[in-house]
Amino acid sequence: MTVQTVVDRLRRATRVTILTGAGVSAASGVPTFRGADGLWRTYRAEELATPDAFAGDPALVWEWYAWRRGLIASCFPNAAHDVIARWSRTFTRCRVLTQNVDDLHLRAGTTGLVRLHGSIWELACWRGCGAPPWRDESHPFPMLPPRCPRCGGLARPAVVWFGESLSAADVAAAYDACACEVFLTVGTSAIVYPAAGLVHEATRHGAFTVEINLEPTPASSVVDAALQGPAEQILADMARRLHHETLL
Ligand code: BV8
Repeated sequence: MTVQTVVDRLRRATRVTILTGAGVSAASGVPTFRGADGLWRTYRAEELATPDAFAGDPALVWEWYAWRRGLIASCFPNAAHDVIARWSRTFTRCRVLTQNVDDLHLRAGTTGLVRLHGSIWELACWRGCGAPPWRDESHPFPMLPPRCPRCGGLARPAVVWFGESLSAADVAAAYDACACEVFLTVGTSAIVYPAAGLVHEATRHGAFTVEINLEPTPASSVVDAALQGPAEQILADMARRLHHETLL
């Protein structure tokens, strides 16, 4: 299967869904989780991105998130985010389901965005005092760990940790988005559920499924087209072909 085959499918599609993972932000300088230079290599991340880790040592977990926020603050959307943002506004119905918490899709102007794992730029009350999650883009934080503005208790990152359920509304929106003509899974190792199950749901709906990744993943044997290479290059090439043909 070639890039042109995928472009031909996209040109005829009205409903397009794009699932993204850390690989989409790699070209922006945001470390991935499981890659050679990944976050999970340098940290005991499986033990940090959990409620138990936070309950046990909130200061340590906040150090990890504050470090990531500082790093992401100096990053900008790359060509992959820009193409996805443009497509989110041009296809009749386009949904972007991201596992990423860096908000680079938001900054690129993406519409129809579902942030399955939340945002590193939003906080919530750890005690659940009723304060709705709030956005805080300060870095560094004036005080660490940050406090809840309503009850003064401990704040937590408003992200979904391992062992925590995703919001029911986001899961419903994600499954609804699987009823589409073309489903692209871009820059994800396809091992974290329930996000990794979405490509199977799209297949059940008869979608033409495409993977864009540097390397094979468990999704590679499931999709109709597995395109190996950098997302920022492949998506830019697809966009050029789509745009060029539209102008003809
Ligand atoms: C849930 C937090 C119900 C925010 C993340 C036992 C106990 C409890 C749960 C489980 C269990 N066993 C399994 C589970 C379910 C678990 C899970 O799936 N575990 C996996 C590891 C097996 N899932 C959950 O817990 C989820 N909740 O199931 O609730 C429940 C409730 C209670 C009990 C049971 C079940 C919650 C999942 C969300 C976890 N939170 N992050 C944060 O700190 O960031 S996950 C973390 O991994 C990130 O969100 C990340 O997005 C996600 C997936 O990683 P990827 O994005 O794919 O990144 P990765 O580095 O892995 O891969 C990058 C890819 O890009 C690579 O393939 C690389 O080749 C490619 N790439 C690199 N550069 C490029 C590129 N591709 C293209 N171009 C490039 N330039």
